[in-house]
Formats: sequence, C-alpha cells, structure tokens
Amino acid sequence: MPSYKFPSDFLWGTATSAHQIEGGNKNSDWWQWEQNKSFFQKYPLEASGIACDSYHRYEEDFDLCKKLNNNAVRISIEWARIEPVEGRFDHSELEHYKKVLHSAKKRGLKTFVTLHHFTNPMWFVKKGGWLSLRSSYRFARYSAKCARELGELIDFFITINEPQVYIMQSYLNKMWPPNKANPLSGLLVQINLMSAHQAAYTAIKKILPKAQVGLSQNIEWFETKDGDFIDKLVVKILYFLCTDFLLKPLVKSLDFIGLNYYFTSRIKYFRSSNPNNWVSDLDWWIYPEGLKQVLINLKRYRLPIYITENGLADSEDKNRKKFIKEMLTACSEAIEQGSPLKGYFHWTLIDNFEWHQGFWPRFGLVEVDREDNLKRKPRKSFYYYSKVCKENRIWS
Ligand code: IFM
Repeated sequence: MPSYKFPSDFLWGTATSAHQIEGGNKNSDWWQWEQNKSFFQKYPLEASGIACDSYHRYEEDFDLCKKLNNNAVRISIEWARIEPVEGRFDHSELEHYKKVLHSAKKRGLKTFVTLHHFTNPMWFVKKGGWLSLRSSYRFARYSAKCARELGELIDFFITINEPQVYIMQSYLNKMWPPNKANPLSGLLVQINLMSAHQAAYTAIKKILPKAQVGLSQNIEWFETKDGDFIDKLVVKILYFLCTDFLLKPLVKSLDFIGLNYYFTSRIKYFRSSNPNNWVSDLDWWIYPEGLKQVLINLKRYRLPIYITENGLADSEDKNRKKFIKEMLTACSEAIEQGSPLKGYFHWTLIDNFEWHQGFWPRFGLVEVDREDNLKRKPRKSFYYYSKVCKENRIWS
C-alpha cells in the first residue's frame, strides 16, 4: 500500500482554546455577553457555563493527547483570569497555568500557547478594548508577564488567534461582543492588533531571546475555475486582503506562521459559488486542495509553517477520517513541493463551546457527553489519527 512518511521531526497535535473548554471564565467579555442575552437576541444559542470543565480536567485531556500519540499540544491561556483587574496579576491563576503546562510537559508534549483567543478581560473592554490606543501596550504588558512566569514551559508562543475573524465577527457583522458594525472601527482594530502582536513579540523576546513567537491566521483560499479576467482579479484581491495585508507588515516579527485552514471560496461573477459537494455539519465546504494551495503560496515568506487548526463539525463522525486523510495528503503534496510545513494540529481534541453557536457543532476527535457528566468518549476517527501520529505517515 503506498504511503507518505512525514519528516522525522514533524509535530502532531490537537488545538483547543481556554474559553471553549475550561468553563467559568467569569471576568471576560464573552461571559458577560452570554449572561445578558435579551429576549429579542438570537445569539449566543447557549452560554458556555461549565464548558468541558477542562479547568479541572486538564490531566484527563492530556492523557487523551498521549493516547493520540501526539508529541505537541496547542492550548490557550486566559487573559481575563491572569489579569482580572488592570495591572494586578492573579498569582493563583498563574500557578494554575504552570500546573497545566507542567502536566503537558510531563507527557512529552511540546507546548504551543495562545495568549489571545477571541476573549478579553472586562476591565480592558471598559477602557475601549481594541479601539483604545493603549490596547497594544496593555496586551504587551500581559504577554511579558506570561513570558516571565510561564516562559520556561512554553515552546511556541502564539500571540493572537485569527485577528481577522475576530474583527469580522466583533466589529463588522455584530455577531460577537462588542457587537459592532463599523468598518472604520474594524480598520482601527486591525491596526491595533497588528501593533499588539509586534509589541508582544518584542516584549517576549526581551525576556526570552530564544522564544519562538508567531500568530495564527485563518487563511481562506480563493480560486476561480471558469471565471473571466475580472474574477481572476477579484480572487487575487480577496486573497491579498485575507492574507498578505496582515502578514506582510508583520513578517519581521514572526518566527513562524500559524495557519488555520477551514475555507475556500470559488468565485464566479463576483460571487462565491462553491460546489458544496462535500460539507460539514455547519455546511462549510470541505476542499483539501485549498489547503495545499495556501501552503504552497506561503512558501514565499520563508518561515516555518505550523497548521495550528484544521477540522470539521461532524457529530456522527461520518467524514472525519476521510477529512484527516485528505487534508494530510494535501499537506504531503505541499511538502513535496517545498512547503516548510513543520506540524499539524487538528481542531479539536474534545467537543467544545463553538462560540455563538453554543455546543451543537461537534468538532471533537472525542465526544463530550453533556448528559453524562461531560464524559470523554473517543470517536472512531480518534484511533485513525492516533495511528497516523504514531507511524508519522498516511496511507493512500
Ligand atoms: O472554534 C473555532 C476556533 O475558536 C477558531 N477557529 C475556528 C474554530 C471553528 O469555528
């Protein structure tokens, strides 16, 4: 049976984020928004509540990573817990994250740690959030504290997760807190997030000169099949806005690129016209070729690439094995064409709180039974991914 062997130092893991799994993230803007839902509001469909209780069950979760034969893990730490009041750091929460990271390290997992994954402390929001000119300074101060207190347990820092998704959902289409629809604000937030990344990069490097620091960007592939000249131009502009507009100015403050891949848009007559021949439970088109194209396109940055998220909502686990196999085949083809891809993190380990959608989209390799004390139940695809990680290869 032909197979592809990944490079021997390839990193295999899963990715999660604090608010989506920990539970009880009370000092954050998301928690506040979830509690204050009015009768006329559709979203969020549910509140995060206890989520998966991973704040207490992280050992159990890391045991699952071990069973997956992973050699790395991506988690996030929660700013609202670590700095619940401006400038006052909560040492018991820092101790908590030390234990969490130790527990990952004890299991031989390299740690990728995201410092900002969509949620903000309430005090930060009250002071203008990401619209404030002081926002990058505030974020850098928190990042420096994390580097000082937790740095020796962190192998890779991811400053900010998916800045453009955050801007889109929070400042352009009113979906997430602070529920704004204002393109000028969106642009200002983009500028502030970029300077926050740069300030955090500098602050972390001052404390830990050898640290690996990057960010995770959700990169959509755009293509046109039988489109005309205009469609070809539209595709180029959209890809530029989605990718290079953010990455190019940051390239000097990136040690690696974190790539989150979920979407391709096929453009015809200015509009997205995806065939949708294969979709997830959220009706997102599944198109592994798009991942390959993004990986090849990112070669020009000459930076190591880690796929820090890639996954699908699939409650019945009907498509996950095929999804993993085809996405990894796309990765192998991109590596063969010179892509500096160094690792893959499946989104996600356990079913979690999928933001405004609540808990119904099931992204986990492991089911979390919400009727049975949040019991973790590995799905069939879990064992497939476990074999891939163990053997460091895929079979066709
Ligand atoms: O759950 C999210 C994650 O927080 C960020 N990237 C996309 C995932 C699926 O929507």
